[in-house]
Amino acid sequence: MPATKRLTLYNSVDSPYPHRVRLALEEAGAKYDIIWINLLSKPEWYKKVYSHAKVPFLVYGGPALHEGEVPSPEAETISESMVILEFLVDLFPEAHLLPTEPVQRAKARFFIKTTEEKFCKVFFSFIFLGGEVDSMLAAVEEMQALLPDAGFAVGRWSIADAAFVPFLLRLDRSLRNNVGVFAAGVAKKTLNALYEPKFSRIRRYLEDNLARDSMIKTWNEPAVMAQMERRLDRMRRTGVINADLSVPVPKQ
Ligand SMILES: N[C@@H](CCC(=O)N[C@@H](CS)C(=O)NCC(=O)O)C(=O)O
Repeated sequence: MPATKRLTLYNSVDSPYPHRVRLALEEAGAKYDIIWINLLSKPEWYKKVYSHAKVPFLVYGGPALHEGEVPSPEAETISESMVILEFLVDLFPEAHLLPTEPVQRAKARFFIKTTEEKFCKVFFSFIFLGGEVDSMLAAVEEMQALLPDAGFAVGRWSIADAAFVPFLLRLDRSLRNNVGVFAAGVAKKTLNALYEPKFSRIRRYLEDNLARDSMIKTWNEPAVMAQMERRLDRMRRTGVINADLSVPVPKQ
């Protein structure tokens, strides 16, 4: 990896969005610092770093940063996970985080668009709003249909995988651990459906991703599940899911 300026990622334990960025940083062999933000008790100072106060947020250049500090004026700041992933593609060309061949690039971008516009929406609704099993399974099937017969989203690993797998993995583990707004029996039923032969291709795909060093280094299932439990607990008490999404507090 050629020398780049300092990279600092603002990250949170459970969020799939910064997980995307960490996967790509690891795949590129990048050296980077992490500043952890607990989204369930978000520090006031974070708004001064990034006015939207979301993760991920990437600082490029400038001196080392610590909690509570604002990036120096000489640093560049980049937000939005997919924008950051594209930035990393450009910053680390030798890592081939996106194919160079135009058709493959288009396929990767279509895979990402489908993840963003379809899978992620259904995922959040399913996990936090008690969404429909059939819609969730249909979204998994749609993603599976985009996969080639073997390998990753466009053959070789790319940011298309970074964009999707953090969500697919959280879906699988939320079902296994029954962590979500699921009616009785729904987690088991959905998980059983995902283990039917019909979904064998996407299961293999998930396993292939889990075997990569980038995933081994960045995935901490107990920590993610524990934070998701805390988020669900807060939601039951206050109705707040995250900065953008609230539901009425159920009557006791
Ligand atoms: N479109 C953004 C979404 C990022 C996002 O929504 N992050 C959530 C965590 S899942 C967040 O930081 N929310 C702030 C909060 O809950 O206070 C991206 O792709 O980076």
